[in-house]
Amino acid sequence: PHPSMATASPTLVLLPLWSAGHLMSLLEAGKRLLTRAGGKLSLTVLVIPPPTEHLAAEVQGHIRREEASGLDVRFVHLPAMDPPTDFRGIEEFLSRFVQMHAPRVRAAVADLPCPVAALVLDFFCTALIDVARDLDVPAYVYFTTNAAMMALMLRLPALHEEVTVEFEEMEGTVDVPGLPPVPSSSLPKPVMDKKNPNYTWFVYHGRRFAEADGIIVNTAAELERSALAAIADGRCTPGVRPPTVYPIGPVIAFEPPPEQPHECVRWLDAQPPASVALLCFGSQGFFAAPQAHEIAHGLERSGHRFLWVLRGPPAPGARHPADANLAELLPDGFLERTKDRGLVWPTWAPQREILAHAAVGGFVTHGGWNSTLESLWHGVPLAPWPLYAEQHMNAFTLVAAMGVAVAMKVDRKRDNFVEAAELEREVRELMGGGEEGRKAREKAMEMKAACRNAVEEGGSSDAALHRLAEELCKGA
Ligand code: UPG
Repeated sequence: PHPSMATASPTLVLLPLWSAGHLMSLLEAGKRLLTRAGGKLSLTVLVIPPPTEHLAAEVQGHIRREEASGLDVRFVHLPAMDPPTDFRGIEEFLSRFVQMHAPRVRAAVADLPCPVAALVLDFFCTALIDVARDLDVPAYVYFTTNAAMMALMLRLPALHEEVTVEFEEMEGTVDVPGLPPVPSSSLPKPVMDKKNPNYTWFVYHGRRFAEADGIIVNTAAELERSALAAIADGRCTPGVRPPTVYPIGPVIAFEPPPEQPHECVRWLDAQPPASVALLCFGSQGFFAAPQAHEIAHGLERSGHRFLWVLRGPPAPGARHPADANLAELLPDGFLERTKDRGLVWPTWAPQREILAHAAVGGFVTHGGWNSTLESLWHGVPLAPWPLYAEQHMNAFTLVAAMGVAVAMKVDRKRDNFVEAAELEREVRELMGGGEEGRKAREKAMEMKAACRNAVEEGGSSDAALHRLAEELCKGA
């Protein structure tokens, strides 16, 4: 052991993945724990070198900001390794890339100059539970998405045995304790093809989540009572001791507003309250011209005001969406015809700031969980348009279990295509009109209050954070 080990405060070792939706969330959760532990813990972030230059630049930016913040956070960069090249999907890639790093993670943790309170692992890092066991350190999982998805993941190993055909081909619905019956067409993408290694990795992670010393989840008890209860009382993991769950959300990394308001925000300043539909599709969402045309026609015919964050297909060889070339993506004359009531923003937008603006009245979203929580934090109802990852499951949860969203017809067999008429109907429903929209708006306002109460001192999420901080300090 290092000579200073006896005196230095125990450290919590975070293992995040790199995308905004994962890294920022885990870092923010870590900082909240640090504050709750009242100086008894420090934070160490182990950085697995990102596999692309684009991600590396993004991660560097986040790290620089954190290092300048003056908090007790130390970043440890692991040596670079060649990523796998023969993979069939992102989930397999991530899981294998992390697993390859296990010996280096072990060495880096063993080398730390202070006691280690626990490892906190991202969703895709469960292979590193073995490292924690080996070093005799507790292992926690940080779940960047919701309890509904966690219930499904914990139940997946058993479902795998029970359902012998592809989920797509099974009759009826899937039973996930704590949720309304789940149509098989709402299952997350990696679960839809059992022959794909992505599926095998999902079953693997599902099994390993149950082995963790605790699962920290970015949700609040009030948002997902029934799913959380089903996990806690063991209905999702029959025959296995259920993991302890800490719902500490909404964990949202708010940044101070910039000195100069962003152009999107200035545009919103000129719109009436709750009049604008925001369309924004996460870190990976993009559209090619045929789909962008449908959206444009739908928005035009809806007659509503809109702020549309539109990104285009990745450049050849790149993996992230490119800034949109509006002349190529939009129908002729669209911008001119809608200039009095619409703004199309062709690159990354300050989504958190936008959702905080009183002019925003509804959110057409890919349904990533961070975006969802940011929306509910401001009481903005949703229209989920799932595109990738677990988003079909999120869309189902938001509509059927939480009631904060209006349902949208997405053609999963055509790469999640949405017709102009459907988008038009959807925007009208979300922004005014029908009963479904009215209910979603009411429920979203209820959830706004619930979210804010949950993280206040003494609220459910604050209490869970407190329990977790105590647990971590006790073990260290
Ligand atoms: N964001 C912006 N500006 C943009 C686009 C996105 O600020 O123009 C922000 C947004 O505010 C949010 C984050 O980027 O904070 C996006 O996070 P999220 O909504 O969770 O989407 P993804 O980036 O797609 O996140 C991945 C998965 C998603 C999952 C989430 C958490 O794709 O399905 O729920 O991780 O596990």
